[in-house]
Amino acid sequence: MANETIFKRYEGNPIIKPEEVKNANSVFNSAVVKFGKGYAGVFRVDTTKLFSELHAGWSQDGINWKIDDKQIDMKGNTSKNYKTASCYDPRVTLIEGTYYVTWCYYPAGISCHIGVAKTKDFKTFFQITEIMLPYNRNAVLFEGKINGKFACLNRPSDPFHTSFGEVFYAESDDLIHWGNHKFVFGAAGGWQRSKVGPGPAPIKIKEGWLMIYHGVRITCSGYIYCMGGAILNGKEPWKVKYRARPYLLAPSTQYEMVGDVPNVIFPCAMLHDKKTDKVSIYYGAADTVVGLATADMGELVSWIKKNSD
Ligand code: BMA
Repeated sequence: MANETIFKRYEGNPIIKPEEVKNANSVFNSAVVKFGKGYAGVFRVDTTKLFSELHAGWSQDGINWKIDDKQIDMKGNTSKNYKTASCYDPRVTLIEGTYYVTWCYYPAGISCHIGVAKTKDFKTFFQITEIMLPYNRNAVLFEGKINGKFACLNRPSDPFHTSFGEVFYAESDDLIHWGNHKFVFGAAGGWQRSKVGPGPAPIKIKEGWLMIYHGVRITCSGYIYCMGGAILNGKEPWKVKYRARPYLLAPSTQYEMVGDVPNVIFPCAMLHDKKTDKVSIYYGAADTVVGLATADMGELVSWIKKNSD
């Protein structure tokens, strides 16, 4: 594959297709985690009515998935119209034995912002609150706490398909009250010249936090979404230690270039297998299917360092 740098695409891609879920138009930007002896996840399912929903799913090997045909029945402090709101682009993070889901949604009108829910079993989900003022379109929690606090990366937005986008950091004692907002980084030329946004939950490594994100360039025929990598400071994650200038993956296969929205690679989940040191990225491709790409952690980290300014 012409543009493969460190990540190699799984040869059986796409691993999830819409025909695997009843009444699905597309299944893409989705988050998976290790769960018990296998894996579980929260999937973005756009239905044939073109409503975006969150569905739970399970797998034994991380490749073959069984996704619930029904939308997650969210309990708790949900906006009363959770069920009819567009809910999309989930991320899942394990913190102290509980899985937290963050996602973007429109509980009222055009005010997209972020919901946060918790689950222990991927059967019962409890929404804690809505975090970040509208408009905000992407948020992901860090694994564990940082300096004793919950922390997230997020991307302030506008109601539409924003032509701008920068990554911010925020922290909270209780997931409800957020503050200490810090700018992390913005667009940076080339493939990420128009906007950037956080991807999967960052992973703690010796050098700090490994962060995978999406970067966008606007062309005369539309937006092109690529995947990039950076390493953030461990205790002060708003400080960028390394940020690779080349992309990690750019749309170049049929399933990344052709779909509801062409030319999109949108990473939402990252797994690290400590035994093999393999990093797996699950990404939405062309807003239609889910792709998988893997790399060796050591090679990935040295590549980011070597290709950083
Ligand atoms: C973003 C979000 C994503 C989508 C991407 C490309 O603004 O809506 O869900 O994958 O655009 O269409």
